[in-house]
Amino acid sequence: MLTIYSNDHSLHHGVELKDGAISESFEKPLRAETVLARVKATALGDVISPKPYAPSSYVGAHSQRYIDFLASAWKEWSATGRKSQALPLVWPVRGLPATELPQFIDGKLGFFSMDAGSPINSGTWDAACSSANAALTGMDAICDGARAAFALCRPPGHHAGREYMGGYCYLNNAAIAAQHAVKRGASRVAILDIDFHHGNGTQDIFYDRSDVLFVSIHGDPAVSYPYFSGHAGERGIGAGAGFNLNLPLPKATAMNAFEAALHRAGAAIGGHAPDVLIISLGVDTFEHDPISHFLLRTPDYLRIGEIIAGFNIPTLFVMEGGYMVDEIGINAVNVLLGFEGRA
Ligand code: OKP
Ligand code: ZN
Repeated sequence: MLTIYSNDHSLHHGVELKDGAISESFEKPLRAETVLARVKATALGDVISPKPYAPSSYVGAHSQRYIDFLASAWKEWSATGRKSQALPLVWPVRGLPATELPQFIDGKLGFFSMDAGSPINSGTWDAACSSANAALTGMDAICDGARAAFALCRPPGHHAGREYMGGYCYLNNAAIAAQHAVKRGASRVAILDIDFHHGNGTQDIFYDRSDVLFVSIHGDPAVSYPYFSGHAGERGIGAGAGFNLNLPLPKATAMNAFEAALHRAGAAIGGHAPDVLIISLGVDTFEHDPISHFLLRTPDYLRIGEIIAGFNIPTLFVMEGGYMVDEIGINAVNVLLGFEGRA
């Protein structure tokens, strides 16, 4: 399986508000480096760099004004003389309407974010573009006939909505790839999100569309981030009604229940008959993940890959979360090895 990877991810290295204090983000460069090392150690296949794409390739999944914001946010923030990373501090929640786009960077940061989980520094935009371009390059390989490809994306993408960043995410790599597949002629696309956290951004982007089915298996938002999205009753709207499927699972979910959900997801995906499947591949479902509470074990990831291969659809894997850095490489690549019948 082809892997697409760029060192440019390391231009982004964020901070995180954890337990009320600023600390190093769990979402750090070593994550992607560990996965790359495992790709090489297992001889998964060739590793190539992303091709360049214009930021206009991200429009469709995102709005033009959101892309413009991301591209200039660091410049506008640093122009105020501040040296630390840019973080939002005020949001247009209920009763504070987001009708007028603020002109000052502090207002824009709140307007275009869902939380304070996506800090912006000098390299964030370039890193986010390299991540999205990896997904686009992978989708081009699939559209050109590959059975599978692995976009080793960092930063992740699935919390980023049409007009907002959040949860370590800036550009929604999986959604950008799905939109690209449609542009290249796919009639139907399915996105299956197996990261521990609900892919609220991907849901947001395709919620009113019937061409892109979104299915997500995740920790119940009643007790898990992102809290405000991911309930089973969210089934899509308008033309998209019935084309969004959330499968929330309780704390301490282990492989038996996860596998049952995966089969339900497979049935829904089979009914959609997509030309292309995109897997938002997070391995923060791991039993030792520091920010999640599922109980999947290392061999379970091989089985997950086998099950996905059984769907029998050309598949682009897009890296999302996973914060137990010691084992993120083994677990993520196990899904790919399982898919390739190397379990
Ligand atoms: C990104 B991805 C938990 C704080 C949650 C944000 C988590 C973002 C996860 N103490 N912070 O889905 O892996
Ligand atoms: Zn996650």
